[in-house]
Amino acid sequence: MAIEQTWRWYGPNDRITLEDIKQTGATGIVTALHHIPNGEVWTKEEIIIRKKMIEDAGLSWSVVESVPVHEDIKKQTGNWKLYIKNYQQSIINLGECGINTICYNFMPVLDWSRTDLNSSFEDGSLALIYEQKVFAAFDMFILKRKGAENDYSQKIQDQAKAYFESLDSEGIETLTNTVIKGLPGAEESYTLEQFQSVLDAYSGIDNATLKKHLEDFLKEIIPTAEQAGVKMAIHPDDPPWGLLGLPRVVSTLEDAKNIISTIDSISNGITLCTGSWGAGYFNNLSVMAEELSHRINFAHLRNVKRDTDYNFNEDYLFNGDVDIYSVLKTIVKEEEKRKKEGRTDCSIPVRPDHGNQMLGDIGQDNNPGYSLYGRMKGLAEIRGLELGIRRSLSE
Ligand code: DNO
Repeated sequence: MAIEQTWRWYGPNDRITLEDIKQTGATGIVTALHHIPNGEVWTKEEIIIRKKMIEDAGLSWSVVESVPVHEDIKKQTGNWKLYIKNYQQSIINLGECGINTICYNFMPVLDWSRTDLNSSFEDGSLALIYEQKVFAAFDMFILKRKGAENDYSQKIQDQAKAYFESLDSEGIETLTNTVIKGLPGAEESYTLEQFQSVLDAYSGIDNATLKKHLEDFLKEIIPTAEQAGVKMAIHPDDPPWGLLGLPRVVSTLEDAKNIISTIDSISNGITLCTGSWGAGYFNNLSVMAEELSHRINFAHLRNVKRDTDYNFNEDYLFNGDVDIYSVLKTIVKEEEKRKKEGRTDCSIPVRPDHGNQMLGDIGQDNNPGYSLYGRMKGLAEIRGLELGIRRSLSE
């Protein structure tokens, strides 16, 4: 019995090959068919081609991350009913191909967000960070969103102004691209004008409405997933608070509890992403892992240092504000519990989430957050920690 050590792979265009991944010690691949446009059905043919590629390298396709949820489903506009049907069909097709865990998120417009993808870390590596004043500078002075200032404290507004004034045109462009071009995993990328109109389309949708839309979506897809033998795993908001006036409904323990109680089923689970939820000073990941353990279908382990002004930087696994030891211990115990219950799906897939760019990563064409050495270090630490936890539990 052990966690399933997995690795996110961006498909054949990823500079980190399946052969490389084998040497990290991961056995499971986490990937998606990024070439299929958002909203369309993932056909069995396409799934099988990708699956075979992975298996030919001696690995298995453990988790899909992600089958993206079309914006129309989140807004309940346009073809949303058709997109839900297509989503159900993709779930069925994946299940029939033996791929049983699907990660997805319900974040409007932006998937994850950072303000600097190459921030110098104290040891010479490069980390991903989010600074509220920088984000506010984009929001108030580049995007010039109406009423943006109301979302920031006076202190952050003042810092944002000073920061914006310090930027040259190149700095403005870099920041704009960082925020709106979409980080890997995000399916959309916009120009500034398109971006504003996409935000406007959410003007009538507050948290309560988005929550209702998520519940409607769950009521449609979870029964399908159950029948297909597939476990869904909703990913937290990253960061876990509203951005740019957009609603967000997967940010806290209460949000997660609402989701899993909408339909009580092992198919209606979560991705325990310690870094995403951990970026919020109000989230205690040790408590969240405990309370949600029975519905953890997938886990992303990474750490962050955060403060109460909504700033955070990604950090090494044992350095930040999340107690990774207690989280992993909860996961290990949950696996043991599932085993005792006679479940055959007791091994929970876990992957190192982002890693700093370091050593031979520097200067390479890296998917932000997904370079080689930082993640390999993370996986090695997870592996060692798991061994220690299991030994100490059995002594
Ligand atoms: C970033 C990721 C996200 C995540 C998706 C899941 O590294 O955590 O892109 O994969 O939001 O749907």
